[in-house]
Amino acid sequence: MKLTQAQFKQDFLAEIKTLYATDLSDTSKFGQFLALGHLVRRYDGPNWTHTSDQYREQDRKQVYYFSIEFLPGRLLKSNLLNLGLLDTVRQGLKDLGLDFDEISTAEPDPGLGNGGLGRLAACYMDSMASLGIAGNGNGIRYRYGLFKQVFMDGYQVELPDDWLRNGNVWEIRRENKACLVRFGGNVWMAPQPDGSLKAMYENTDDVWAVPYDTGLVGYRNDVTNTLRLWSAELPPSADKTGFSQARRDRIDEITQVLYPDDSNSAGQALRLRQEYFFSSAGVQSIVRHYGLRHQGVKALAKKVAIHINDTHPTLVIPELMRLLMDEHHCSWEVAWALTTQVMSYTNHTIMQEALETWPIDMFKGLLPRIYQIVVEIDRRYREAQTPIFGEDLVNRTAPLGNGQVRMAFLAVIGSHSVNGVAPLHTQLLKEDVLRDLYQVYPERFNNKTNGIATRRWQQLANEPLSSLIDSKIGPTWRRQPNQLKTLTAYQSDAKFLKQLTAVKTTNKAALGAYIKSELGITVRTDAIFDVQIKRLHAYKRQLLHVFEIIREYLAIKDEPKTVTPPRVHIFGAKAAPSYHYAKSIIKLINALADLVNHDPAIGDRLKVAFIPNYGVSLGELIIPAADVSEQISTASKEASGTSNMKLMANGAVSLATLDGANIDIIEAAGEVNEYSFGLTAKAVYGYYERGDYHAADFYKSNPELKRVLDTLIDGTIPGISTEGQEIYDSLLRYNDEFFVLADYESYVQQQKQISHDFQNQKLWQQKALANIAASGVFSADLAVARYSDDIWQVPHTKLLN
Ligand code: 26Q
Repeated sequence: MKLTQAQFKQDFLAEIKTLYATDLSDTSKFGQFLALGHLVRRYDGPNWTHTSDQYREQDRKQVYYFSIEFLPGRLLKSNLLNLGLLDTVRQGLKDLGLDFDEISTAEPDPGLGNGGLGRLAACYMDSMASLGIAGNGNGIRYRYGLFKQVFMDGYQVELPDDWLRNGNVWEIRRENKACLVRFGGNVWMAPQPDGSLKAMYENTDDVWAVPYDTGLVGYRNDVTNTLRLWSAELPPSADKTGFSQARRDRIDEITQVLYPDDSNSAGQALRLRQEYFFSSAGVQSIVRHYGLRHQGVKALAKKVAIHINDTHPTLVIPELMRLLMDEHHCSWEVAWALTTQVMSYTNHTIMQEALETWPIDMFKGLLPRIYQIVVEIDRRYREAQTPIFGEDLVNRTAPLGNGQVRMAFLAVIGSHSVNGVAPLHTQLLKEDVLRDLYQVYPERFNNKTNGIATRRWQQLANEPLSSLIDSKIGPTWRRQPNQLKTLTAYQSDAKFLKQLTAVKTTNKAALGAYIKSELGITVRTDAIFDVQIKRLHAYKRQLLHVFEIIREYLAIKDEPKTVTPPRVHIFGAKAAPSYHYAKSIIKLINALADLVNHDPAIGDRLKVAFIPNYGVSLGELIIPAADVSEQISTASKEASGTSNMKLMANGAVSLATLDGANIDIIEAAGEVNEYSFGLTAKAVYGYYERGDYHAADFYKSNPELKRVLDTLIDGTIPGISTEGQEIYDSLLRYNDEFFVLADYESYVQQQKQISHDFQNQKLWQQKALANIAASGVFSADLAVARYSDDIWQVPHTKLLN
């Protein structure tokens, strides 16, 4: 949109007056943020209305992305960037004596997700708006987001994330769009005079689902899509019937807090209630919206695509069946055909313990009508497939089995498309986790490699890099991420490579200032910034990184005269509160940091900074400053990874196992520009099949590794007597489930190579440039375009190759 600086300043000062009845000098940073937020909403208002009007008038097919998590990050700066107002606003504020960055960091960062899956959902919403796709997000408005992490004595302590304390300027509560979600009670099918059956309910626990809508602004295309998050409230009838306090509490708890686990399906009833709550409310609102425009439901699949982000929203399948049959009087056959055409499912994990199942007794009690429908899905699946695939395979793959509702199987059976998130992951789904279902529905399986919103992760997070890129290749890449590849022409442009170093140094200084203020650690900007940012998990192997730090520490102590480039090891990682082992690793990292950072013999040659409370906003600060991207999961365990792509796009080289999308990153940027190491997925599976992995052999045969491991238990690292022993035992007593010891040597080899190569800054920046230039391939725009073409069948803005 068009806005002059003068107009902006006038609007802003007027907004301050209206909101606070005082003048600028008397307002807080948060107050200034709020005023800007109101203003941006006013500027964007016409786009938002116009977008939904257009979709309705053109009767566009809508995509609904169902996800139990969304991690959008702060919205002020991204909305301004996408509206094309960032420069005007920044300059206008400067004239008023204000600093935009200070104001924008006063915005709370909504932590409505755990990690990769929630952030992916947000990146895809951004891309849908930017590609002009009629896309809608559907999720939960958690009163409390993912816990705030602080360290006390090196241990993780979780504090509540009260992100709504001061309200939320971006959302609109739409009470008129609320709907009723039923739990429990009894249900029976009553014959009607016309011969049909009607579902009758008694003694149900009714919950009122109230939507809060947030506008998602497309990149300079006048499109604003909607993210709809549902909040659980007392139904209006509660006032009359007088709900007990206990019943009120049971309603409140549904959307009170995000489950902080990102891999273990705990099987708790509250989680199941959350899942049905937002699935049911979302599907009801879709069917209602569709019904306002169409006679009957027969064209539903032409006008609606519902995407299931992991199994958490799988109940959209029986819920849509319920609505079509019970409310719209469809036959089973018609309802099923429509449902499977509408639904598509993305799997995000091959880890067995993360595959959701629900005890039938719990499921039946909580969702009696949905259970009846699942029973019928199960019965028909068995009836149709047993003659073809035999009883054994069908027993292994049916939605009901072993006393459980198996959500992944239900999702595959009820969708027309199932995708993994990187080629290796999709292959392993076909060969391993979903092998049997792949026999039944081979045509449903496809790969959609993950992508990242380059606007947020390059343009917004790394303005110095973005301007430098503009200066070389112009601004087209901002819309057409594939254009980044034209940067390869500058591989031998010495001046440009120096400028890349300068950009990196600027970003390191900014991160360094944060590290200094938060942790009191001084870091050198000429050091290698070696970064590992992701949830804390045994399979992600933060431990392997720790071993390298111990090795570097011992090497400096042994041979102080040997020159190596200084290093800063940077971690960001939350552990699930109930994940004991992960928390021990956190303590270990902090204890090691204490030792290393305060050892005068080490000085500024080696620093360890574990930055607490990692999330989207800290990612925006850390990623632009990284030289090395640690992507060191045990091969086959990380479905894709997305921090690998963000770091690559900011010129970090990957130190990576051949896992998830690392494989594709290495292929895209070229092997010579990354540092790969370790067992392949095939080798890992080989160990499983033969059962001949003996971690102790590596310990015994490699004296350096032995020495490193022994520091866990010999007092070298103070303060970890229990944790050190526990971790040591996990490796040697319990045989190192994630092959840390097997990969140690090749990992260290590559770390040494990195130290060597970094000293040749020209060579190093060439690698950085190759990574930036190849990163366009992993733009979420391209990923979403593939979903649109292959799965959702909706049009989108064209992207260049
Ligand atoms: C399930 C049941 C009960 C409680 C919690 C959960 C739960 C919650 C979150 C299970 C899994 C998650 C999140 C998983 C996740 O983030 N997976 C990551 O998804 C990314 C996007 O596809 C991939 O890049 C990562 O490789 C994958 O680990």
